[in-house]
Order: sequence, then C-alpha cells, then structure tokens
Amino acid sequence: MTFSLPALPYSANALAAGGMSQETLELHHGKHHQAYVTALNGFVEKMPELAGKSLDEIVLFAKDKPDLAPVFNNAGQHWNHIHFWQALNPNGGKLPGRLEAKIAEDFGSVDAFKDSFKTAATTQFGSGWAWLILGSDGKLRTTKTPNGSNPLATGEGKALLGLDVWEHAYYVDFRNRRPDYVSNFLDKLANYEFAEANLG
Ligand code: MN3
Repeated sequence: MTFSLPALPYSANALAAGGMSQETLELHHGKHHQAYVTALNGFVEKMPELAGKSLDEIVLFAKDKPDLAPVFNNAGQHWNHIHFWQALNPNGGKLPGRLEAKIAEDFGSVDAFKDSFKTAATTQFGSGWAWLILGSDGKLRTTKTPNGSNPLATGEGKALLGLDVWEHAYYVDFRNRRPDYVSNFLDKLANYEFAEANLG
C-alpha cells in the first residue's frame, strides 16, 4: 500500500483569523507532512515486510523495533498529522454538550481539563504531541508523546484530540511561545466536535 497526503479540510488561510497563518499551514501540510508521506512510501517500496499493511498496522509493527525506528517515526507522523488537520477548526474552541459533560465528570471542570492539557503540551521536552485520550477504563485523561509516537503506539487509549508541539507547528506564528500556541489552540482552534465524535 502506498500512502498519500490528505487534502486539508479547509483552505490554507482558513485558520489565520484564529492564529494559525497560511504560511504555517502551507509549510506544515505541504512540506513537513508531505515529507513524512514520501519517506514512508520509500520504506514500503523497499521493505517486503511492510507490503499490504495499513498505516495502523505499520505503526504497531514498527514500534519498539530499534532497526525500524525510521519507519515508525514517519508512519507515526503520518498518522498524527492525519489526526491533527481534523483536530483544527476555523470556528473551533466551542465544546459540544456531550463532551463538555464528560470532561466535567472526569477532570472536574473545563478549566481543569485545559490546565491538564497545557501541562502535557508544555512539559513535552523537545518535539512531540499532547493528547486528550479516552482510556480503556472509560475515563478521559491528557498525555504526551515524543517525536512521532502517539496513543495508538503507546496503547494508552483512544486519541480524541491531538496537538502538534513540534516547533514547526508554531514557530512562524508564536516564535518560542509554546504556552501561547497551546492556549490559542484550546480556546480558538480546537475541533471539539471531532473530539466528541471520537468518543464513539
Ligand atoms: Mn507537524
């Protein structure tokens, strides 16, 4: 199976008013994400053990295998970015009722959830991701993963909402101010309808 770059579900300038510029989106989607897809397809072409596997299957097959680290990193980053484009919304930041009630139940309040997510996102040292996940115990929690890893690979739970905290995601718009990028996401760009749909 070869993989392809999905189209953005909105125009490249659709998030600018919400704080994510067209320059960031064009670079991030057209260059960074495309590079992960190209590298992954290169591995699939030359490695028979990857042939016919879905993206999820490649992530799970390559994890924890040191000699397959480049495969894992690029497959994981393809998986993560497919999620990420859907986790953004030009009219984001508004919590639908079912998710809001579940967040209130499991975190105590929406503010407590946001604080928890911000802590995960800002304490991820170096490149990685912050996530809202649904654990196998049925509870929501936040977590973080380094580099190209994700909740599928760690087995921690189902990814509901993920935020890219690699510098390429925010340096054009927020320079070194990762905390501001995270707060802006939670308040203006987060697609909580997508997160709620992922609850199942
Ligand atoms: Mn990225």
